[in-house]
Amino acid sequence: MYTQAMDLAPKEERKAVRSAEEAVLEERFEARIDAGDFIEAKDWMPEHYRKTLVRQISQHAHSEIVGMLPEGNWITRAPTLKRKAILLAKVQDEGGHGLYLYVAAETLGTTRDQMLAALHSGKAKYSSIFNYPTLTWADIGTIGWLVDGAAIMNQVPLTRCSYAPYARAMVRICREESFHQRQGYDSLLVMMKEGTDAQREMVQDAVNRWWWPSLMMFGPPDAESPNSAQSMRWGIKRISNDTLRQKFIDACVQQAQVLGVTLPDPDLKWNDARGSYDFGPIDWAEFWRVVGGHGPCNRERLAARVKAWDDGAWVRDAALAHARKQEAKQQEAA
Ligand code: BYC
Repeated sequence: MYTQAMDLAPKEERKAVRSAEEAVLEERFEARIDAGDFIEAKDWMPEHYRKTLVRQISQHAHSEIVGMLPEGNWITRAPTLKRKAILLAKVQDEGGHGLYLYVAAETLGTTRDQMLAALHSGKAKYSSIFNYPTLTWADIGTIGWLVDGAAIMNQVPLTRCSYAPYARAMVRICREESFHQRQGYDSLLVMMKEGTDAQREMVQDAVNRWWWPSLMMFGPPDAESPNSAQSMRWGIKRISNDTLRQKFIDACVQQAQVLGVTLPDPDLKWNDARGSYDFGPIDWAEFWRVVGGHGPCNRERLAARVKAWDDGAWVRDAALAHARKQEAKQQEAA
């Protein structure tokens, strides 16, 4: 005898009930985070947690597929069959990483089309590092050593991210990144130890150009990182931007010594008290310029992604037409 309308409380009251319910859910969520629980796609989560994850995971996915471009540029010019096969495998891996990450982000209720539209319109970010050019073959080894090295340092903690689908994707990605770092270091080692003077100079020049942008990959200093505090609180990020950057620098110094290259920072000096290397100032104005779309290759990179998307339209159309045919056939058979 009651209509549905009669069941409804006045709007303000409903809002209060909903937010009271939400407050309970949020409390439970925070307790799970505090207990070190992992959150699955179907679990309740605060909207801000969801949005933060979509932002970070989609940016990460974009970085992987944009990251294919500077290295892809050298596939046809790799010096030997072995190096070409390695580079091909690496670039394909990056494409795969993009796919795992887009799928992880899709579990949060956003579509791949939406994420790609944000990339193509210039609204979404991707890693600053891929807006620098790859001028010589030594850049490819240096990207492996420094860029993939920085990526591993940043991404291993993400295998413990509180959002389980992202954490799971990161386990495989990190294993592959590790091969990427090793192949880059190996390529540089061969040039430095068995190469000509010209090759050694080429390696040093590449290291000079990639060192500082690699340090920027970890993001702005903690004190200027607007997302860090909340992301650390939620266990999305486990280690801060500055701590990871310092760990990376400390690891690279020894590796540079073994290679026989100089890191282009006159202020790099062991600090006994800190148990770490001190380093010179990072040019954050350059970082923000690049993030803001004004790096050496931003336009080129975005144009290449948009072109790939447009050129691939017929493949997506054909796949959809095939899926529709299959579905119609199945319905007919049923
Ligand atoms: N470049 O508050 P913050 C790879 C943005 S793929 C551009 O510290 P958060 C590889 C940041 O997004 C490498 N933007 O942010 C692939 C934020 O802007 P919004 C990619 C950057 O998220 C192929 C603002 O600055 N790795 O390695 O707490 C071949 C303030 O920063 C950058 C990942 O994506 C940057 N470098 O921390 C080879 C890993 N840094 O969004 C290798 C996953 C910061 O508020 N991501 N920004 O407008 C993360 O771990 C974190 O998102 C970051 C930044 C540490 C990068």
